[in-house]
Amino acid sequence: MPLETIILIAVAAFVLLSVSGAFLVSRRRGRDLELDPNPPPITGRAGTTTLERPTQDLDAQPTDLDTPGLDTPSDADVIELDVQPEPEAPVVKPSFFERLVKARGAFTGYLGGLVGLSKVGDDEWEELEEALIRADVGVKTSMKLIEDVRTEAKETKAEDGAAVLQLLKARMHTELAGKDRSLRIDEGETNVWLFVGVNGVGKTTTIGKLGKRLLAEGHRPLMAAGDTFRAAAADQLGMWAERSGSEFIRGAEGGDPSSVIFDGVAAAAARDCDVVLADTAGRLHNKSNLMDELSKVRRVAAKEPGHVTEVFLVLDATTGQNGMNQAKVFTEAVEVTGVVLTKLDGSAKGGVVFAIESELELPVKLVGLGEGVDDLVDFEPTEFVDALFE
Ligand SMILES: Nc1nc2c(ncn2[C@@H]2O[C@H](COP(=O)(O)OP(=O)(O)O)[C@@H](O)[C@H]2O)c(=O)[nH]1
Ligand SMILES: [Mg+2]
Repeated sequence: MPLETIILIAVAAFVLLSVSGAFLVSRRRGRDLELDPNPPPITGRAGTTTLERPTQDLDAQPTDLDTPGLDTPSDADVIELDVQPEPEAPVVKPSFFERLVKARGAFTGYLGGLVGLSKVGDDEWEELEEALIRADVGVKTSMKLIEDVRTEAKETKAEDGAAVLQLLKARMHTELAGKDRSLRIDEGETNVWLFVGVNGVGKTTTIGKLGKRLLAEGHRPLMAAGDTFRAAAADQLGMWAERSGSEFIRGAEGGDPSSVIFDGVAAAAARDCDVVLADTAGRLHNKSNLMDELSKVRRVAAKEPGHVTEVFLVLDATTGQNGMNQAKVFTEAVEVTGVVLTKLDGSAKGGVVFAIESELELPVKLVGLGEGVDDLVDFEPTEFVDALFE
């Protein structure tokens, strides 16, 4: 037949082939997309699936997220990064006040009920005193506080709950006011800070936290591992020293704690360190043993060029009144200059602060509010009392 017919047939055949080809391709694509959502349940070889999944997801994403125009996962990442800095802003470290949740609990339970009372009677005064004792303010101190506040209430004709609480709060502020809570470092001297207290109260941890703080304040601390009872105790202090960048001296296990501290003072002078943080052991068999040991440690620490400027008694706030009994033994053994009250973050016995300050006549200088390096703060009496009444 003529040439035109042949050309026509050829064109028709080409068109037919193209259309069916395109149809097949689109069907295959469709199948890929259908498979996409379910890859994990099918396979028996986890390794292969995991590796293949990202490729299939990449194919699927443009289809699923067509409108927002998120072509690749990296775009999504960029958007997340853009968003992140904003929610970071509220992550502010809770204040001393806010971190005293548990210490507040013991008081507020009872005080809350008192606020609304129009007249505080004998029963309520008694209950108020009991609430103080329960919060470990100590029997003697609680009785004295209530007696004083009661007298004042009578004089000022304060009768209702709110007024009485105001008086109690003011009285507690006065009780803690005007104490010297500074940490003493004499310039140009090799200062020695001794840390005493029973095992487990937090002596080593407190020294570790102080290392960072002193360095930040421009001092050069040296930690001396005077707890020679176990090698692990010196290891623990060594780790804190390394972490904070403090100098460190240890002795042999079972050696004489005094000689380690003596070596610490000598090393501090040689290395130009201005504060020796001297750890001690808290496990001594009896009182006379403890007295001998501590007075020896103190005497040796004060040998030239050593200059003992602080002796911290470390007390665990969770032990409340038991801690007070330990404290009495230690204060008889060595002249204590201040208290470090640890674990106040986990204690409902915060009232022990009043017992320490009034019965032992010692200032609480530092407070432990956790196990981390930044969880040691100066004791803030005003904030502390306010927190108890919140
Ligand atoms: N929650 C809390 N734990 C603390 C605090 N201070 C110390 N600890 C923990 O108490 C335990 C005993 O501390 P350590 O320093 O070894 O006591 P040491 O025997 O007196 O030296 C450790 O697990 C510390 O992490 C604190 O202020 N709060
Ligand atoms: Mg220790």
